[in-house]
Amino acid sequence: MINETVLIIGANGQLGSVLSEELQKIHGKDNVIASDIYSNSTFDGVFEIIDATDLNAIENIVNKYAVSQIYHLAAILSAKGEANPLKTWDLNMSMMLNVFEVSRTNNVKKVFFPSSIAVFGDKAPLENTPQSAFLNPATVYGMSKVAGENWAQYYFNKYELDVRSIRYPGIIGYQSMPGGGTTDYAVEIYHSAVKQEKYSCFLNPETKLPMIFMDDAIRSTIELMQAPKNSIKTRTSYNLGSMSFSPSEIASEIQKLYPNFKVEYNVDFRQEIADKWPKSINDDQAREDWNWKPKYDLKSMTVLMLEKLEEKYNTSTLK
Ligand code: AKB
Repeated sequence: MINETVLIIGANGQLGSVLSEELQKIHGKDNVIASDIYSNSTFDGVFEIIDATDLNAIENIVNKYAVSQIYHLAAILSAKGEANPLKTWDLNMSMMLNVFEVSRTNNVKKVFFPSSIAVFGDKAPLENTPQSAFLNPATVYGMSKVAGENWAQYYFNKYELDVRSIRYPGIIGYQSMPGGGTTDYAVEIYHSAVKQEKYSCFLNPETKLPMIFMDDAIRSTIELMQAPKNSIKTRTSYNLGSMSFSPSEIASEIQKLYPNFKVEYNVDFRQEIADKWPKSINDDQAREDWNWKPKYDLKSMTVLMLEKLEEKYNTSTLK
């Protein structure tokens, strides 16, 4: 077991809820402090309510538990963010800067800050998008991630704060639901299939986007955080590739196991966001620097998603 005390901000979210449990296995239950703005009665471990827009609230918890690592996962995502651009900017920026500043002034040794494929816009190549492509995001969420990446690099260069970051593709897992993103359809579609409902997809059938299975997303995060400091050459954020597919491709994969499953297409404003994002990602840098290698593809992920969701619904909702 590694002797660290870890704070997760945004532990109730899609990634945070799964990552908190994985970090408990690595650091021990008492050394993982899960936190969010709302309480969580189902979390089995130490939980604190933190409003991350309040610097003192973060600092109190960091000092209370002598926190040595922070995973800052709280943010308003791409689709939801467009409903209130100024609030999104304000929240995403203030939470991120509070985390960096508290870490700098309270001896926190490592910080994880998630970035996203949303940093790319129409000036980046759509296929095999390189690490160093021009960044002109079209959403406020993407703008806040580009700014966050630059602040991460600034805190590393100026204060030697060891901030590490990944540009996540859409994350797909059976354990938790996403909220407010453009890639959310790829989780919802599996739930509809298992519940034997027709799925109404908000992106058009040919919209190819980069995605990753939750197990790979968690493993990438932990591997990056455990990598030797001198191997981390990119201090903005690492491109992370895994799989790429469109709604029609995921639907066909599901139909191999659920032949009666149907999808209808009711495209909305999220299409415009997706059209500016990469279709596939070049992650050579992550592979070189900290040996990143994905394990799951669309086929193996689909088998597992359907199996696990069947278990979930058979023992609760459907019965
Ligand atoms: C979103 O769709 O906003 C997120 C992301 C790709 O960052 N899932």
